[in-house]
Amino acid sequence: AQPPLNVLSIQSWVSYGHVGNAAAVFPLQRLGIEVWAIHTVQFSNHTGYGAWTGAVFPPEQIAELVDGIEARGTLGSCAGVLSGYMGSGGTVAAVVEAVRRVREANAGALYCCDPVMGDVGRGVFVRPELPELIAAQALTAADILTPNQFELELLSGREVRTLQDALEAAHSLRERLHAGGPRIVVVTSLVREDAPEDQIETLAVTDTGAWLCRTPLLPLDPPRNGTGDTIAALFFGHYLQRRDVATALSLSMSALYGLLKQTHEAGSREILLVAAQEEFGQPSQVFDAEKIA
Ligand code: PXL
Repeated sequence: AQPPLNVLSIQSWVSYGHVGNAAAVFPLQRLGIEVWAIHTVQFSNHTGYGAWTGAVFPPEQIAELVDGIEARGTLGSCAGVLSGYMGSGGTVAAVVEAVRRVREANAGALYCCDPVMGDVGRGVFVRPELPELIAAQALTAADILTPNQFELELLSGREVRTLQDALEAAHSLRERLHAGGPRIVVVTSLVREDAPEDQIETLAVTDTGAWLCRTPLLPLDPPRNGTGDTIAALFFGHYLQRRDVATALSLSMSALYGLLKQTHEAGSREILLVAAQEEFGQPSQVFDAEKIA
């Protein structure tokens, strides 16, 4: 048997509910991946509730934990780094430094950056200095970038209303990613004027083409926090295992739909990550990714 893939996941932790590492670690584990989790913050719950307790960890702790992992002699077996919600401005440089150290130990390791900044409706929900720092420091280190539509617009400085807009904006970001890597941009929660109103789409753009995966739009109000964190984890996990964008997109979005369908049916404010776990490896309904360019 092959040893499992190892992924270093640097993002938020919440005690109650599922966002950040609490939305990413378990789905990756269900794919058979070992997760080395580093938490950027430890909060009682996600910030969408408007109130929470807990603390932002100092960015130095990230390097300290990477030191400890490196001292186990295992950094070279790290297949990839996944980052999400950053607690403070200093976290960005600390994550990029962790990526540099992992690549030094394993030149083939990939970095998937989920540029968590905000969402349509809520606007920017991270500290105000973060979008600039992520754009300036994290983007150029990333092999895979997974913005939602709001983050795509913010990072590209373009308004996205049509599929053509989304493709152009995604390509403009793709050109800023880590040279020499696969340079993949995955746009989540795409709702555009020129698509059926009852669908939601995820768009993947690479140097060889573009793929669209369409799933039924569920009437979840408010949109469930953590959804994007689980998509990034699943897409990255499937991509690391198969190195095929269309399959990774189809499998991750199919699982996501199953997860959100159960969440909707139960009327849960939190995504039902544990109850819907069978979806991660074997989605009950498979939505194909269509090659569109
Ligand atoms: O889903 C993004 C996210 C991650 N981590 C924390 C959050 C949110 C969004 O609300 O509050 C702590």
